[in-house]
Amino acid sequence: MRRTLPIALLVLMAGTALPARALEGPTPPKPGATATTPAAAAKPRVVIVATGGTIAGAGADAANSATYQAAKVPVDKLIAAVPAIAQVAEVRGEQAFQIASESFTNAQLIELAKKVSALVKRDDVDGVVITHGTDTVEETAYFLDLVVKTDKPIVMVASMRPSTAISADGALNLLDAVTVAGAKDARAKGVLLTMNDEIQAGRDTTKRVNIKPSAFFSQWGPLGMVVEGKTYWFRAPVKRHGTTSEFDIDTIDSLPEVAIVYGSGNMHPEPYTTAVAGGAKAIIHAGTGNGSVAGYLVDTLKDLRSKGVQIIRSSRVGDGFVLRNAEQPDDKYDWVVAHDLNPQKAKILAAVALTKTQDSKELQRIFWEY
Ligand code: DAS
Repeated sequence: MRRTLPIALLVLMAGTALPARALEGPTPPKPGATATTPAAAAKPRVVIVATGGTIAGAGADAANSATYQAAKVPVDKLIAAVPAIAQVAEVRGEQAFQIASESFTNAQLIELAKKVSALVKRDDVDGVVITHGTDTVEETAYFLDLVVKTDKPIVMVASMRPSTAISADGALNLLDAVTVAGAKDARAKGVLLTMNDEIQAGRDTTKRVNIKPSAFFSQWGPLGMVVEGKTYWFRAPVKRHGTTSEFDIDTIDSLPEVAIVYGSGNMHPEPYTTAVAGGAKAIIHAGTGNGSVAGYLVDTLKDLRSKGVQIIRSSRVGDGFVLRNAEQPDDKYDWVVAHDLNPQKAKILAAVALTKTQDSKELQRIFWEY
């Protein structure tokens, strides 16, 4: 007699993996349970703070994926354009700025951080999304990571194509950002960026491509992904941030000036001396290779150091990290190394650190820890 197998087992044998619960059969009702559907779980409460950028951009024609005007669409229209957001969270919008992010100033960075700090302190806010241009979102993300003392998710989001373009990427990026901002498993992971289905660490991520949606990368990889409204995590940050940071935006009202000088062959001292004459308290040397300094520039940097200017060696090379005392005698010259931070990230950390210390050894400790 042919044995008849339970259907579930037949389906499994057919190679379709069934979720475990299907194999166990329906869950028996708990004694005393009423036959009503469980109360819909309360949706997380997310505030979307808009600052401008391409995600708020508009082009003349649907074929314009790269030719458009940034910072045109207001936050309420951004939210209304993605009805699926309402399924994910209770959201409200605030328009902080309406600018292309290459135009951000330190004053606007501080204003935005203070706004976000006030929002995350509220009991009726579970997470914050910040829409932003792609050009400097990596700096804003790292700044907020360093100075906003919270474990609540703060999620940056941008887009490479304007909303008016065919295959615009902003809508799904925004839906993903709201999903992450409302996700309990996104807490205490630092400031995040959702782009192109990925969840990037605000500290690590940088814009590496300037003309396609897969523009953001971290040499240490994304923290996770968002797929169809669900977060998938594969790693967590180890550097200090948020509630483990020694910095607090509530005690910062201005940032010292820090300048970046880009390294190449055949350089001259003027970019360094002019930056200091203009008020720079630290120079980020975006050196060739492992942050190398041309022999003919060493005296200029030593002279600036002797006048109290911090010299911080980063690299123009995208990946890897600058080693202390490798080709350059940092101990001897009292220089600092930026570790794995690219020049623009090193500039943010140096400015924040200089609000607390002028000591180069303390500065180096901070560059190891953040
Ligand atoms: N100009 C760019 C900016 O605002 C546009 C963008 O890519 O978002 O950063």
